[in-house]
Amino acid sequence: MQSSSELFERSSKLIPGGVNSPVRAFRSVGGTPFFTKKASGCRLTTVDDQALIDYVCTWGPAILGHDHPEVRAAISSALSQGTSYGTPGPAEVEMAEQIVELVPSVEKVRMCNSGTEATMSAIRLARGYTGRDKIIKFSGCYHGHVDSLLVKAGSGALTFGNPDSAGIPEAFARETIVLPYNDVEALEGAFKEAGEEIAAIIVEPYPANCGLILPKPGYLQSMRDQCDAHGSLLVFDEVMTGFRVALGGVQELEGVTPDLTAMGKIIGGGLPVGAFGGRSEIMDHLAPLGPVYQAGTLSGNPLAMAAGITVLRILQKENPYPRLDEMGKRLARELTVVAASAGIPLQVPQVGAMFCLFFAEKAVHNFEQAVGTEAERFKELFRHALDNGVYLPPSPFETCFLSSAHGNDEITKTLEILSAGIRKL
Ligand code: KE4
Repeated sequence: MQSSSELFERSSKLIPGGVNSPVRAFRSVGGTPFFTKKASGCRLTTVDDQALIDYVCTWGPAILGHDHPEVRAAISSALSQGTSYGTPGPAEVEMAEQIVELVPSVEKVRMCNSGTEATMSAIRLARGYTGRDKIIKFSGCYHGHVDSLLVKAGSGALTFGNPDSAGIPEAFARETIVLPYNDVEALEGAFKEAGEEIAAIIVEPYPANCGLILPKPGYLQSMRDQCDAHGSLLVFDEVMTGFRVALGGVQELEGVTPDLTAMGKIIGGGLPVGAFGGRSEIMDHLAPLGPVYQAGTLSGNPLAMAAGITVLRILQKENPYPRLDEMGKRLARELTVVAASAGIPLQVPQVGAMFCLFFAEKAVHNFEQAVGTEAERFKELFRHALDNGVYLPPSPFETCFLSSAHGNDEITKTLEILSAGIRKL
């Protein structure tokens, strides 16, 4: 098999940037990406035969680790019945029952094929249900490559959005209000100014696409209160946090119930998936019942359903969450001690199986503070870790993931390697 560099040279002639998703190109950390030939348990094996302890977990889906035998068996069994029907199938009913049972906000759910589709559809549904156009999002939150959500804070009192990507009309961006996360006054101001025009807030309740940022006490509840006071919908984007920080996601942990929830990743067991759900009276506005159109050739794909249902069954049976949180806390605690003794400013926000490394003197509460952290130090640590067999996310503005396939030996080895790297910074 060709080496990663040979494969990257070939792929770069055929695929923009040589990758099928930009973050994989290692542009934020330098160098060129390795290519993976096998993923098993908590490890990736590269085409160059390097074994890596994996803290990306394919960006979230692999909460049980890679290639779990029961998931593989479920996919194999489904495969013997065909790969796609284009009609309803029994697995879609079981998946819907699982999601409705586990996610507090969900009475009805619609499957789709990616987190982007889930958030895009949830926004369209919120606009169709309320008859309003404006959406509030937060700086640093990423909801997939949805036109109306690839918007950055603009100038002006309400920080009306400006496109954050080429190809997005100003008219789209103007319907999106971008606010700083963890700023109740800014939220109240936006609703005071435009409350009756606001269809919805969409938020990663624990932003994890600008590193990991946790809400200040009461902040998520203030979103619920503002939406209730102004007839707007609260949309939690739990594509990342759903079924990861708890079976019921952040909304279970925090006791704040959104009107709609976007989901993905874990419920596909590594196969393409997305879902969005919420109160029946909202969801029933979707075609074929109601006027909001949404569709998908491969939505509810039987292989993805089989994989996702199996993952959800195992999560309910094994309840890995306390151990995931213990491993996360051990990493956060010990890395913080090492950095302090080396005189390196390091923050390690952590919740359950999610953590990140911010090289900063103080805790990070919003996007602006996140981008002010020392990214160069992260890059150096990333490179040291990779050279020594630990794969961190290739960007200082992503989140590390643990899986139930990670064990104390891997955590101990990771701590040895990262500690040595931190001391060299
Ligand atoms: P997908 O369309 O990539 O399945 O999901 C989009 C999405 C939506 N909402 C949240 C909170 C997300 O984190 C994501 C996607 N997450 C990124 C990782 N930061 C996927 C990795 C990538 O873009 O390659």
